[in-house]
Amino acid sequence: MTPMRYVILVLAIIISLHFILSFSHEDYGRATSITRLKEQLKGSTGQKTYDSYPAPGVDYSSNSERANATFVLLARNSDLKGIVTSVKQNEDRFNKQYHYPYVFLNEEPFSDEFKNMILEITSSQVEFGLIPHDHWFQPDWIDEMKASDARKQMIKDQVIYGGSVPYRNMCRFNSGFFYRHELLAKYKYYWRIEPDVTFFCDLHYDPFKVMQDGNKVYGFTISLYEYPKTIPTLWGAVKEFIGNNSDLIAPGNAMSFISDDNGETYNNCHFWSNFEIGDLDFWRGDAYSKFFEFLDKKGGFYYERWGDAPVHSIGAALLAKKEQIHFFNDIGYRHNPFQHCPQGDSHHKGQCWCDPKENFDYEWYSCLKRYDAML
Ligand SMILES: Nc1nc2c(ncn2[C@@H]2O[C@H](COP(=O)(O)OP(=O)(O)OP(=O)(O)O)[C@@H](O)[C@H]2O)c(=O)[nH]1
Ligand SMILES: *[C@@H]1O[C@H](CO)[C@@H](O)[C@H](O)[C@H]1NC(C)=O
Ligand SMILES: *[C@@H]1O[C@H](CO)[C@@H](O)[C@H](O)[C@H]1NC(C)=O
Ligand SMILES: [Mg+2]
Repeated sequence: MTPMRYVILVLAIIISLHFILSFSHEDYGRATSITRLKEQLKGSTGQKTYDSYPAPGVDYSSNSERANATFVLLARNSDLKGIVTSVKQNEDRFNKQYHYPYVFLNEEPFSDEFKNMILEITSSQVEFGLIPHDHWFQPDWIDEMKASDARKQMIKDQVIYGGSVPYRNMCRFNSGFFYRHELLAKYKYYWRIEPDVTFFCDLHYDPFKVMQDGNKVYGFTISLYEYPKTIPTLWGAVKEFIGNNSDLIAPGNAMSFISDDNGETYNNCHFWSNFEIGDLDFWRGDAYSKFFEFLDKKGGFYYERWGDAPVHSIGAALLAKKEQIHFFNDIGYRHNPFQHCPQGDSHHKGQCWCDPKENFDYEWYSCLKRYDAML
C-alpha cells in the first residue's frame, strides 16, 4: 500500500468508527434526553420555546400582596455554579418570604442538570426560556470587516472583553431585547440577577413594592464610570437622538447625573446593571424603544463595545424623571470587584454581614455623589 492509500484507509476507519459510536450513543444516551426535551418543548401550537415549572402549593392568582414582578437571569449552562450561589442567597435573604417567580434565559436550551439544580433550591415558579435567534446574534447588516477590525484594535488596547463577540451579543440583548421575551410579557417589574453575586443583608420589605408605590422605573445599588474606550461614539449618537426627538426627553430628567455640562459631554457615569430592579413597561414603551432602535442602527454594539449599563443608564436618565430612579440603599450587594455595604441603622436592621468599611458608595470611582447632588 502506498503511504497515501494507507492514510486514506486509516481516515476511513476513524470516520466510520466515529459514525458507529455516535449512532449507538444516540440510541442509548442522548436520544432519550433529546426526545424528552423535544416533547417538553412541543406545544399545542407548534414549537414551544420555554419550559414552565409552577410552584408547588402556591396559588399565584390569589396573592394580591405581591407586585407584578419576576427575577430574570440570563445565563449559560456553564454559569450554573455561580447562578446557584446567587439564587440560593436571594432565596435566603429575601425571596423565601415572597415567592416571586424566576425567568431564566439562554440562547441555547438549558441542560437538565441546570434545570434540576435550580428547581432544587427554590419553591417558586420557575420558567426556562430560549432566546429567539435574531434577538441574540450579530445582525447581517453589521459590516463584519469593520467589526472584526474593531475587535482586533480593542485586544491591542487591552479593553476588557474587547475581542469577544458573545459578550457583545449579551450587551445588545440586555440593552434592547430581554424585556421583549415572551416569558416576561406577563410581568411589569423585574430584578436582574447575575452569577456569583453576594447579597449581604436580610431584606425586610419588598423592593418591587417600592417601585410600584413610588412609580419608579429603575433601581440600582452601585454606580460608577464607564471605560471610555468601549463607547467612543455613544454620546455623539445620544446627542443626535436628543436633537431629533426632543419630544421624548422627559422634563425633570436625570441629565445632571450623566453630564456635567448639560449634555455637551458624557461624564461616563452609569448604574452598574448587573443589579437592576426595573419597570419592563418603561423599556417596552415608545420612548426607550425608539432610543434603542436608533442606537442599534449605529452599530456601536459591534463596531465598539457598547455596554447595557451605559445604554440603560442614559435611557433611564433622559426618558424618565429623576425621582423615578431609585437607590436601594438597604440592599447589601457585591459583584466583583465592588460592593455596596449599608451603613449604620440600615446595616443593623438587615443584619448585614459585610464590613461597613468596605463600601464603594463614596470611593473616588463611584458616581453616587452625583446622584445625591441631583436629588
Ligand atoms: N446565555 C448566555 N449568557 C451570557 C453569555 N455571556 C454572558 N452571559 C450572562 O450575561 C450576564 C453578564 O455576563 P458576565 O460574564 O457576568 O459579564 P460582566 O458582569 O460584565 O463581567 P464579569 O466580571 O465576568 O462578571 C451574566 O448573567 C452571564 O451569565 C452568553 O454567551 N450566553
Ligand atoms: C402585569 O403587567 C403586565 C405588563 O404591564 C400586564 O400585561 C399584566 O396584565 C399585569 N398582570 C396583572 C395580574 O396585573
Ligand atoms: C437627525 O437630525 C439631523 C440634523 O440634526 C439630520 O441630519 C438627520 O437626518 C436626522 N436623522 C433622523 C433619523 O431623522
Ligand atoms: Mg457579571
